[in-house]
Amino acid sequence: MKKILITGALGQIGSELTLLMRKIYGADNVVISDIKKEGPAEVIDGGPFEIIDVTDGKRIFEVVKQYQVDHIVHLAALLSAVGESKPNLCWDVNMGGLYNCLEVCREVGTTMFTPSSIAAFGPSTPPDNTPQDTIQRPTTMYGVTKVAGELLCDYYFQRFGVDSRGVRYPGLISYQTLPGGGTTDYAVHIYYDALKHGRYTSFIAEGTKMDMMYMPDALEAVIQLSEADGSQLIHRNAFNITAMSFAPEQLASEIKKHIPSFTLDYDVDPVRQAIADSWPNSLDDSDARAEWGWNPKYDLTAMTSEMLDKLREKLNIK
Ligand code: NAD
Ligand code: AKB
Repeated sequence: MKKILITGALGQIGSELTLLMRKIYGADNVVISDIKKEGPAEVIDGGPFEIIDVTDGKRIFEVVKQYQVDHIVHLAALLSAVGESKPNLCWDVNMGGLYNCLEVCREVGTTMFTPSSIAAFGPSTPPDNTPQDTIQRPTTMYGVTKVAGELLCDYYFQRFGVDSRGVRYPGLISYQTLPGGGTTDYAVHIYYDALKHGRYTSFIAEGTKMDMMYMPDALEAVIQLSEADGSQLIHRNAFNITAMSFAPEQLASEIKKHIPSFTLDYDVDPVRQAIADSWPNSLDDSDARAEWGWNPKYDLTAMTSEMLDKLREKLNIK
């Protein structure tokens, strides 16, 4: 990877991945793009930035040619809750954007990393220790685009030799950029509300377990899998990866160790609860560990301690 293009770079993952990739590969070698211009100045002004709507394949091609891009990190997408409120747009952006990126890869010889999600599973998937290869019949538009996307990437590899790789991310927790409209977002909002108000009302019900991961591990996965020896990869698109699995009350207990007066109550959102209920409780990520050395560093305890420290600093709360 000499010249990288990131799509959807101003989102929760992209805004942090940009800074990490600039450190590793050099600021001039990381071209970032998004459909919007609003984002942290450090991200937008720290290297080349282009407006790209990923549903416009010609525009992706133009930027790839202009900067001689040889690796695309394709992040632009609508997430699960937004996807359920705008299913047509979710299909257009998630499938259209991916198809356009794969076509550019095929024409130019570019490689690609693009994430799938735990949303690629559905209610008929075995929910505990969910295997890498198993039933995938999701019941959300977001999930449908994620399964179809995994298959499309496999097709482009088998048919055209396009080297695209991906992981099935769980819910990602971070303190820099807020999540963009998913079901696992509660696990970020809870930290903000714990510090600001000492209480949180969860839209996800007690007892609902989902896989989660702290952002530094998620970013490490992009670098590690993109750099991995392709000949060792059996499952290119996409690997189960996880770092922890918890329900809201378990996260609350961990926060209470730092803020003893913290309280959690519930006002369950039926749409997001139905999505959460259709996803696994915990993934088996042994294939990622075996094929490219996946080994996350943060568990719930380490993540909570760092999240609260970093957010205290960010929000200027003693
Ligand atoms: P996000 O919603 O925070 O960011 C997505 C970015 O895409 C936004 O900046 C948005 O402006 C941009 N975008 C939307 N429509 C676009 C278009 N037509 N053209 C160009 N850009 C457009 O999302 P994220 O959390 O950073 O997720 C990135 C990828 O990771 C997605 O594929 C998502 O499905 C996947 N993922 C994320 C999580 C998570 O918890 N964050 C978990 C699993 C998978
Ligand atoms: C969402 O909740 O939609 C995302 C995801 C797990 O894909 N965080």
